[in-house]
Amino acid sequence: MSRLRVAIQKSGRLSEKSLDILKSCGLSFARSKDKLFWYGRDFPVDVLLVRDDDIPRMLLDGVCELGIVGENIASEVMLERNSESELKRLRKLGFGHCRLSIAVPEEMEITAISQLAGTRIATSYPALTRHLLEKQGIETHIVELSGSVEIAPGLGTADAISDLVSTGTTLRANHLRELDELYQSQAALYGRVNDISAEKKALLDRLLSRLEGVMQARESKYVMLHAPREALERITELLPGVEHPSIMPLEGSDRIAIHAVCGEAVFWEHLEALKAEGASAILVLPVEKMLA
Ligand code: PRT
Ligand code: ZN
Repeated sequence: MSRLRVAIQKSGRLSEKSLDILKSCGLSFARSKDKLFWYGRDFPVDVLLVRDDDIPRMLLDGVCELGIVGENIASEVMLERNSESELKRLRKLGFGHCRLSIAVPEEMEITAISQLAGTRIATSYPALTRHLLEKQGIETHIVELSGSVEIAPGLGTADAISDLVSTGTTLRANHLRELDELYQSQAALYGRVNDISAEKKALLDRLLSRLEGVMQARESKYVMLHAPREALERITELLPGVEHPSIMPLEGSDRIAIHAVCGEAVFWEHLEALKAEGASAILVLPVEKMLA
């Protein structure tokens, strides 16, 4: 019987959430002693635990069919290998958000990245950085570094850097200023989909359908509230991502109960706006599973 292999990061920023999302799809694993290969028990999908940088290459080399990795790394490898058609992004996973940004020393008096033409830019993402800068018509000298990119300007080995940023603390600690964002990234499921057997393809489709359900459930909230009957239309417009709510009469009252699955994030601002339209007893509940 066919099995699929999915590679995830062994230890790092994406590890826990990658495993968590597979478990949410109903997968469970017998963990082997060396902990690099986990056998899928209830569903024929096994896990390989590796360094994140190795995941796109393992996919391209046919070691596994699926991998969870940051878009930053997948794009870098695809550009480097010129293999965009072989690796497919199947689903963004909503975690591991960061951006690839150009940063310069605080005291450098420039306002636009076009002013960096001809300078040296240190980065661990040479192909992606070069590609994104060239798209804007900016030619630079890329200095490839495998780590500690943020100290390059201080050491005099580069004029600016192109590095991943999430909070910006690392840049500030190194007296760097974020000049411009080149690329937004999050973790995603990638697959080698061209040359897999029909049996594997059927397995993949089943897994993807479950994943879609998990992602939709994560992105959705179940909202219940009471409202004046005459406010129904305005209330429906205020519920993010809702078109057809369920309406129930409330015995002996001119108010109604409204229940709806919101397909988008529900913020405090939404609740305050609902309250201003006369809604009360507003409850927002997580959705555990969903199958469209
Ligand atoms: O050992 P292995 O190679 O598997 O792990 P790694 O050390 O290469 O990767 P890891 O775990 O650090 O990151 C894995 C992925 O997480 C990256 O490829 C990105 O897709 C994503 N990610 C999200 C980040 C960040 N946020 C992030 N902040 N990757 C790196 N950083 C760096 C950033 O460059 C800075 O140096 O973390 C530092 C802190 O960032 P600030 O802005 O919060 O200070
Ligand atoms: Zn890495």
